[in-house]
Amino acid sequence: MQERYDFSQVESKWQSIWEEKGMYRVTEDHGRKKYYVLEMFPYPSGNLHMGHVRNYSIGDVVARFKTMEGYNVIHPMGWDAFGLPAENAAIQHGIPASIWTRENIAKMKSQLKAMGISYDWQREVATCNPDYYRWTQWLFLQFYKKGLVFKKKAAVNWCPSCATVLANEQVVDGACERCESVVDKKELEQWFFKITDYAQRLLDDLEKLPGWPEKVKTMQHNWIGRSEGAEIRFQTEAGHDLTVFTTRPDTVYGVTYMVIAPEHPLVAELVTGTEYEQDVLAFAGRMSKMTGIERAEMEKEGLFTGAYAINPLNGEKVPIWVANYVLLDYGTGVVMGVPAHDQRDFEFARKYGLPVRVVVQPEGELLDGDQLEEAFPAEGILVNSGPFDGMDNQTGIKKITEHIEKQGLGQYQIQYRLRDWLISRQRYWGTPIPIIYCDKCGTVPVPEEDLPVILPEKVEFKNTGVSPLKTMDEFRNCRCPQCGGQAVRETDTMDTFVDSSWYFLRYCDAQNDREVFDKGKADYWMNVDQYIGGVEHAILHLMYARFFTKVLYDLGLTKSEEPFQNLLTQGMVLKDGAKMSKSKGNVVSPEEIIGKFGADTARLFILFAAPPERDLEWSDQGVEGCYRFLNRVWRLMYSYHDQVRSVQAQDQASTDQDRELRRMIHAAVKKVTEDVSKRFNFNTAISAIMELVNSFQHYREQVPADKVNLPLVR
Ligand code: ANZ
Ligand code: ZN
Repeated sequence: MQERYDFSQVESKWQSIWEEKGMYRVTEDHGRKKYYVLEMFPYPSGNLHMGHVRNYSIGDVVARFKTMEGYNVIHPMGWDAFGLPAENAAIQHGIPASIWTRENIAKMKSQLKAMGISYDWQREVATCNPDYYRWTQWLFLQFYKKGLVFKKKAAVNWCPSCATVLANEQVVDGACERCESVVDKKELEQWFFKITDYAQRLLDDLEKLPGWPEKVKTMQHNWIGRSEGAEIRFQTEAGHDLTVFTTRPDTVYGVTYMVIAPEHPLVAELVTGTEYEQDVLAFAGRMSKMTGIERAEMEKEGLFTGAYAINPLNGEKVPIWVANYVLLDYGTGVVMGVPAHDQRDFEFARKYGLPVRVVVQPEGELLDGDQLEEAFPAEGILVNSGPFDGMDNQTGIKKITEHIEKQGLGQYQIQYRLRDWLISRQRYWGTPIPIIYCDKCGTVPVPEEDLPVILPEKVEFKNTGVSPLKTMDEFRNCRCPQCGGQAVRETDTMDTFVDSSWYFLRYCDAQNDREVFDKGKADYWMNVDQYIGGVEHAILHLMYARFFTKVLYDLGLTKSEEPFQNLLTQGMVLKDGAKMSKSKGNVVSPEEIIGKFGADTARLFILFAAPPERDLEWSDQGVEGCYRFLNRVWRLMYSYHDQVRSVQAQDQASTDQDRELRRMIHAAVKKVTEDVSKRFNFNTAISAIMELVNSFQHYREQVPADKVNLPLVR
């Protein structure tokens, strides 16, 4: 043992021993209980950042702890390796995306090894490797066969500068998340996954996840957005169907106007050839350029179309308007306006002088529509509602819905906010969608035995922003698998969220070249017992991974219906109160810290500075404090190094000092065990160890080396 704490020597010594011994390699062992620890795999940007260090340090403690408890622990790592930055590097610096990505992976892998994380590297996956995306494509084909893949023309967010479609969540305040250009709308044929078929299960099964943070479940819940109500068919005077979705069929007698989403196809039919045509179409054009969020935030605005609808329940004629607050892609894109009971309708009606008619009265009070100062959305008794007068409005909802169904005017309806998942990207660096277009046979899926559809790695980027796959004949031109004639390939690639929706299953059998994974192996390892990652993935990634798992379950590929049993969302690493970012210039590089103080110091600090869910404030003094602590531990051990082999530990403590130290040790073991296993309170566990070290030091000062009687020194 050296006198000085030479962390680089200590760390590299043990890291190579772990590697030689294959310490963290695991295989299925049905005689032992397994434990699956997973950290969200990184995008290979080129360097680990402190968020990674935090994420993987937490995972590593859990993995080592469970190993010491006797579990067969699987702790894998890989790379979410497709996506835009690699493509931008290729465009801007002429470095092929594949090379840029693989170099970054190599660099980050060595950084992870230097951090001493206990990964089973034999299970490593990179989503950009053909041996991985082959199975992403295979899964696409299984989804296709199951009717869960379809193509449709859709208005998409279009970033003119990235020349690509953006998901709604990639649009921030109407601008591209990456380049901040103003986002347009564009109609394109797109591939979708039918996640809406799974909306109810995705909602119901949240209840099977007691190990998830409530706030994440609430976010998922709201994202799915289930509403119960009815579709009611109104008609225009001219006889067009004008079906609305409403959660309040009890208020149908209170309708005083109708609103259509401005970009609804019926709008043109209603106004063509009338004096309203120009204004209404100009308004519609203006609205269609805005996002739903922008529209929701602006003041309510609308125009009369000149047309009228007939209320099917009372035969009344009501004006039809277009307005910014009605969205095309929710419900039917048409709303019945009930200003007395819906606040948005109320504001709109007051602004444009539309009548307000009360049909739900609170008990013991008489509301007057003309006098109302705001809508009355609460429960009450139906009035002005013909045969339904006098019912409480909950009964009214049932009775009016029944009535509507009997009369063939509509039906009970459940509506979800969740939209189908747009997976097409007009980008190069992604998993090619395994579809072929033939003039004779139409859309033909690539036969499974022809997978993978290889993504060419040598491509030329032109300055047009168009994916090089589109103009690359060697990629595009192919034979039709059905008729053998000349055909072309789909050039869209998949959203990278597809790649990351099943990687945890591939880890169970990462090197399988015959099938996506062996079911027996996956059934042994799944579910992930502890998933750890940033809260920024609380909605999309987790929703998509849950969706994939359910489809794979339905396909008989896995016995898991939910992928992640317990979820820990770690807080951010802050510096001077702000998230570390290049633009703010407050980044602390893990490489530098590890170089200066060693990985153990970095890990200790990051686990000690805050409980894992909380944000963590970086502190140079804190890091130095941790470094001094490790030095102290080292010196203490060194002071015993002559005795360590010769001292015989006694089973019985003989002196008061021995007894006291033993008591401290047991107390620390208990505290650390509880803090780590029950609450992941690594910070308090570390405090307990620090106290214990103090006790040791005290003991050392009092007991001469040859009298040492330690249960630890065996
Ligand atoms: C009449 C009514 C009366 C409504 C009332 C509410 C209260 P959630 O809960 O979000 O599903 N709506 C329906 N489609 C819409 C669209 N495309 N754009 C904007 N608003 C739309 O809300 C459902 C309610 O939102 C529906 O019920 C409808 O207004 C409106 F006292 O119908 B309601
Ligand atoms: Zn053909």
